[in-house]
Amino acid sequence: MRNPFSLVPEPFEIEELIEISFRRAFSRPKSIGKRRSLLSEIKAREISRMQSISDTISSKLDSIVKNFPNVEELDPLYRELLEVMGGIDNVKHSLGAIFWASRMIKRLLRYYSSRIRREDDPERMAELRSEFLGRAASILRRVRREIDFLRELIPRLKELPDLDTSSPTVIIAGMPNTGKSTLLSKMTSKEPEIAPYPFTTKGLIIGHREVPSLGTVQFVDTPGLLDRPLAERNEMELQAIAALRHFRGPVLYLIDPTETCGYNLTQQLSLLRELIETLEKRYLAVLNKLDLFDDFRENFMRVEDELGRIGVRSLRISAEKGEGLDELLENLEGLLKGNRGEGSIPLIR
Ligand SMILES: Nc1nc2c(ncn2[C@@H]2O[C@H](COP(=O)(O)OP(=O)(O)OP(=O)(O)O)[C@@H](O)[C@H]2O)c(=O)[nH]1
Ligand SMILES: [Mg+2]
Repeated sequence: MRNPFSLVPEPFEIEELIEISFRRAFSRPKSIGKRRSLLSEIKAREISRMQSISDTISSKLDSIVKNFPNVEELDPLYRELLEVMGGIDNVKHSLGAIFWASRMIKRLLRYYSSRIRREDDPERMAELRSEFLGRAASILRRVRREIDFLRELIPRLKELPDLDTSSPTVIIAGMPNTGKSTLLSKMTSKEPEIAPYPFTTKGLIIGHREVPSLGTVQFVDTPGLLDRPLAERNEMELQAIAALRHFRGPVLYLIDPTETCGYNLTQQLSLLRELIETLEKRYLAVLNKLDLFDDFRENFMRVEDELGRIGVRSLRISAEKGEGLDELLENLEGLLKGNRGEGSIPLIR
């Protein structure tokens, strides 16, 4: 599914919009026509300047409102992402404010045009035109907060990937630094994000893989989740939760038994239990960083014991070294086909 926000234009900064519209209006002085009197020509020029300003501003504002998808008709996943990233009420309020500003400026244009038409004094006409400019600018400044809000939000919405909740999907979840993005890049054709510093995932990332028996399988890499109540979760975590709620596929829960991710086993298991209790899914626990097994043998065993107790099947891999990935894929294939098979992962709740 195409990102529904991809066509929404990014709003201009208010002062920039004012400047652009004013510059445009004054950069094309009309030549004085032969058949017109000087007075009627001046009148026409002032009106056309105002018209140009109103058109520039309104078309920019209206195209945001017009191209913003109807919130009520949004796919539930994108709707939840919009709620998490901006708040649907804030978005509606801001779009409403922009629509209001555009309408007010058009109304001002009508008012000042008719006043100028009734004037005979060129100086007075210029005064009225300036008055129009001042009032139009002040209307725009009244919606500065709303425009700034959308200026921050829209580029982030446009960066959301194309998400398809109906095709076979595996969701990769876990605490930060457990190796989710490394695994995504190994399982799919998704190039790893290259950064000179440790890269933490800030939004949903999608990779695809062709699986002969299933066709294209989508892998969703999610931002790291912390072990804390929903109400305390930040925006990035809530994006991960939105993906968990709306994609129907199995959850690949990544665990770092070496604890080098910065979170201990108790925290990583407690988060898994929390997810199991709150989200009805098939869970596969994947113990990563197997290349460090010799130094963390006891931790690997401890997690496996604990997972056995709560009835979640587990596998060992090293995402970085590419170990255990064939077996992982086989298990995922089984889960995606809804084939529980012998000794496979229990369907939780
Ligand atoms: N030794 C070892 N390190 C790994 C392995 N997989 C990932 N790492 C390292 O773990 C660190 C975190 O990896 P990421 O893939 O960015 O982890 P993430 O879970 O996506 O992190 P967030 O996006 O912050 O939630 C990086 O330094 C990786 O190189 C592995 O199999 N073995
Ligand atoms: Mg990541």
